[in-house]
Amino acid sequence: MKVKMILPALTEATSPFFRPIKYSLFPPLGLATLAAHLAPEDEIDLQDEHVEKLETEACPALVVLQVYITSASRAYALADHYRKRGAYVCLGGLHVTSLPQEAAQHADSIFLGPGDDTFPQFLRDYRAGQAKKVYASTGQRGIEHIPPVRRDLIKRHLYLVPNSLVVSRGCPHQCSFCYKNAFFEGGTSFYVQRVDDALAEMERLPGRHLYFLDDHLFGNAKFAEALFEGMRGMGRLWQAAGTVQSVLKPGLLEKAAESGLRSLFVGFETLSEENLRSSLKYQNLHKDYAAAIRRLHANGVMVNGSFVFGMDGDDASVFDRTVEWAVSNGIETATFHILTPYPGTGLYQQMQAQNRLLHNNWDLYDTRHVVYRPAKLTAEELETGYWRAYRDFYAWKNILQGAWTNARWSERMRHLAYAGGWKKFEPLWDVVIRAQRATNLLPALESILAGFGAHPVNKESGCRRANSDQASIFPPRIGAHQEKDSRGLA
Ligand code: B12
Repeated sequence: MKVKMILPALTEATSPFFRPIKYSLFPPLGLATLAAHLAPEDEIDLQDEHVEKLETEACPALVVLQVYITSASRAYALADHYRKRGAYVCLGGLHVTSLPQEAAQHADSIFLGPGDDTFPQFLRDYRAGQAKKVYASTGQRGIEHIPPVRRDLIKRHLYLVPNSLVVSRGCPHQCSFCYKNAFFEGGTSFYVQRVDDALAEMERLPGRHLYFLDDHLFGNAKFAEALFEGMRGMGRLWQAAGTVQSVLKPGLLEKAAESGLRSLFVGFETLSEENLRSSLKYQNLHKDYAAAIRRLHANGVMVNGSFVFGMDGDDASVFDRTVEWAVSNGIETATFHILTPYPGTGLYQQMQAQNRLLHNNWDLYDTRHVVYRPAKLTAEELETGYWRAYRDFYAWKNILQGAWTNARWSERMRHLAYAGGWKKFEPLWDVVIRAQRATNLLPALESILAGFGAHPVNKESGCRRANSDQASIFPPRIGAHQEKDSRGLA
């Protein structure tokens, strides 16, 4: 059987101003995971439109499209194209799960929730000529027995971070803005792979660098501990995402760092307790953010801090305050987002009930546009403040100030290389990416990560200057965390 699998590009990617770097980070892992359920004799063509021109002339029997909110319109256009040509079209992913009726108009079968159980079921039905219109994942799900990801279908040279992997699904927490509750409806919403399988997957990945895309790699402490134990001595350098809470917990972070953790995406999201409560982010209430950063740095782990602007407690002062806090605490990279109510989330329901949604142009639900009426800001103030925060955080003055929170010269240089190199040389990276040489940038990333962790540090107090003065700018026991996106390199 001829099968075409596509990760459609978001609409923005067709603009001449499109900067490819963010979309050349990670390969289409979800589709490569699903491809493993196809038969060895099936002819699979997997394409990621963010990094290559799509071939749409051939007529495959089966077309599998992954739909994100911002790529929904492109995904539907492709689906319509293939259905006209007589192919059987499957649509799945986060946006399909949020809005099944919308997606169903463009598909022969739609898939709600993770596809690890439903896709193999569909394939059996399809081959028997009995495919159903809707497949919904429910019940006691698991990824303990899924086949290895079809890495052979990934064009590694097109990605800066070809070694991305996930060893869990979902997250143990229940934040109101997160896609999670809708996506995992009617069943288990946080589960992990077998440790041995996860380690075997790593063994299949060449080179040193690994990037875990799990929502919360530390979410199951027993699993994480066994995983880090198994990774010791592998010589890996890795990045991942975790919560403030998990960083503060004694023991686990140390084990992660010993096994090669060099940079962690931490969703601080907001410095306001009110925002934390209203977004049900209780697990981060009364957590000392500054202490979490100090612990990460003391273990040689760089911090990619995630921040969300526009929650109901935010006023016009939020942008400068947040940047100042991030810089003065020596955060290496920051990812800013405008609060975005995704359909299917508690936040969306709340905005809808309050009649605060401005439109449903999904292209603009990209965390860079304001799509709702903020409480204490105008939409214009929010967008301007968001862009200003990026500009200010990555101004040389602030990069230098952040770097100089380190006591050691080597670490100052590392901070400069990582933060400055990433943002300031972006146009250069874009040239490399357009020349389809993204993987050539990987050695530079690896040496920066390796260098940072190579220096002995005082694990109790950290090797940095204490930030107690800065910590007092914000009450130390306040924090929040919205794990959103743009992992890794800001
Ligand atoms: C890596 C990543 C990216 C990468 C690349 C994504 C890629 N190459 O696939 C980059 C950096 C480019 C990116 C960009 C963005 N991202 Co992003 N990203 C992620 C992240 C961290 C991991 C995705 C992943 O690989 N998961 C692991 C694989 C195994 O799971 P999966 O892809 O979901 O696939 C499974 C199921 O979804 C399902 N499935 C998927 N498709 C199909 C199709 C069929 C037919 C079937 C049967 C099943 C099925 O089966 C798969 C196996 O279970 C997720 C968070 C997360 N944990 O998922 C956010 C996430 C997907 N991103 C999100 C967002 C908002 C964005 C951006 C809009 C952010 C921005 N400000 O620019 C952009 C736009 C992306 C776009 N193209 O439209 C949101 C999506 C919200 C939504 N409702 O759509 C998420 C969920 C983060 C969040 N918590 O809010 N992202």
